[in-house]
Amino acid sequence: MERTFAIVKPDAVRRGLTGDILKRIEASGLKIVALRKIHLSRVDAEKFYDVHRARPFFSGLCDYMTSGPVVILVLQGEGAISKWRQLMGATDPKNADTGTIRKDFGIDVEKNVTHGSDAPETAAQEIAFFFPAREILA
Ligand code: IDP
Ligand code: MG
Repeated sequence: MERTFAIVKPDAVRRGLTGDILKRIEASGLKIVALRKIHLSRVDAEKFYDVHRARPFFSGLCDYMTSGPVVILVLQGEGAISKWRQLMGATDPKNADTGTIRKDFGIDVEKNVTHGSDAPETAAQEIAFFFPAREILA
């Protein structure tokens, strides 16, 4: 059993897509083991995306991620990390496969609806950043 960290990003929450996205998660067989709605602070957005600090899109990305509430989740299942990344599709919705969340709902390479951890180490880090163990109910 693997766990991954997911975010329904501000553009998706604002457009009322949370339910559609949660439905796709559960339909895939992944289990939602933690969930909370929060408004990211600038400091937390910058920490969360620290790996991208030197990229030209970093400041705009942090503006976007703090522009409204997000829904944060921990997903659990076999191969949860790659399974969730497959459900999301490629970073740029233009390049995402048909039927993926980013293809169906994405606005552009920045406003791409969802986040998903990319590896076991980042998944563990990202989960611990937002959720104390007592809030993860498997
Ligand atoms: P990922 O979310 O598919 O893992 P990353 O490369 O880790 O993609 O980038 C993190 C986030 O930064 C993306 O989901 C997207 O919101 C934003 N982003 C990535 N590349 C660009 C870009 O070229 N321009 C603007 N925003 C970008
Ligand atoms: Mg990434």
